[in-house]
Amino acid sequence: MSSNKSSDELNLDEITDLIIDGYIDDTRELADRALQAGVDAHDLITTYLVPAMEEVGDLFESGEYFVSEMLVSARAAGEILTLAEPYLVKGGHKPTGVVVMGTVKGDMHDIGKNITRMMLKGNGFQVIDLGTDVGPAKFVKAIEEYKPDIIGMSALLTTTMNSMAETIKTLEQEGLRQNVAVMVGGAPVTQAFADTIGADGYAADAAAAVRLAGTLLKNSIS
Ligand code: B1M
Repeated sequence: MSSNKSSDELNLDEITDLIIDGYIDDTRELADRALQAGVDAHDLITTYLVPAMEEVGDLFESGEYFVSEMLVSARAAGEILTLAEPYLVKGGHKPTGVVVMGTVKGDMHDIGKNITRMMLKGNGFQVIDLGTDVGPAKFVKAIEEYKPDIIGMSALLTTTMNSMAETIKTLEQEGLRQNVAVMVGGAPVTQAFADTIGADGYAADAAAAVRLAGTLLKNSIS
C-alpha cells in the first residue's frame, strides 16, 4: 500500500479488523494514512473504532477473548485516538466552559472518556482530565482547584457506576453541589440511572456529551 493513496483507495473496514485482531502497528499505520488522506477523524472513531470495541466486548463475553486480548485491542484503539486528537482538537475556539472529567473509582476503562474529552476540547471546552480510577475526594480537590462549570464522570462497569452516586453525595456534603453541573456517561449508564442519582444530565455518546455540556453551561449562566 502506498502512503499517498486517496481515502477512496483505502480499505477502512480493515481498521476495524486490525483493532479486533490486536494489530497495534498496522492499526496505527492504516489510521495514519486514512487521516492524511482526509478521512474525518470523528468518522474514523465512530464508524471503525467503536464497532471494533463492541465486537471485542462480545468476543470477551462469549469466552473467545481473555482480558489480555481485550487489552491489546484497546492499545490498538488508543493508537487511533492519539493520531486523531490533533484533528479533533483544532485551535481557534473561543474558550467556553471548563469541564473536569474522569473515569470513576475502580474503573480503568478510558477509551470512551478520552473520545469525549477530545470532542469537548474540539468544541471549545477547556478540559481537565483526571484519568481513571477517580474517587469522590479527587473530584472534590479538582473542583476546588479548577472551579469547573461541569464535572463529567464515565463508568464502563455496572460495579463502578455507584461511585457516581457517591461522588454526588460527597459534593453535597462538601457544599459544592450547587457550584457544578454533573454529567454522566458510559455504556452501562442510562438516563434513568442519571435521574436516580441526581446528575444533571446523561449523554449516550461523545457527540451527545458536547451538546449536553453546552446546554448545562447555558443553564448555569442564565
Ligand atoms: Co472491560 N469490560 N473489563 N476492559 N471492556 C467491558 C466494559 C465489558 C462490557 C465486556 C463484556 O463483558 N462484554 C465488561 C463489563 C461488564 C459489566 O460491567 N456489566 C468488562 C469487564 C467485565 C472487564 C473486567 C472486569 C474484566 C476482568 O478483569 N475480568 C476488567 C475491569 C478492569 C477495571 O476497570 N477495573 C476489564 C478490563 C478491560 C481492559 C483494561 C482490558 C480494557 C480497557 C482498556 C482501556 O479502556 N484503556 C477493556 C475493554 C477494552 C473493554 C471493552 C471491550 C471496550 C470498552 C470500550 O473502549 N468501548 C468493553 C466492551 C464494550 O463496551 N462493549 C469492556 C468503546 C468506547 C468508545 O465506548 O466507553 O462506551 P464507551 O464510550 C462511549 C459512550 O459510552 C460515551 O461516549 C463514548 C463514545 O461514544 N461515554 C460518555 C463514555 N464515557 C462518557 C462520559 C460522558 C458522556 C459520554 O460524560 C462524562
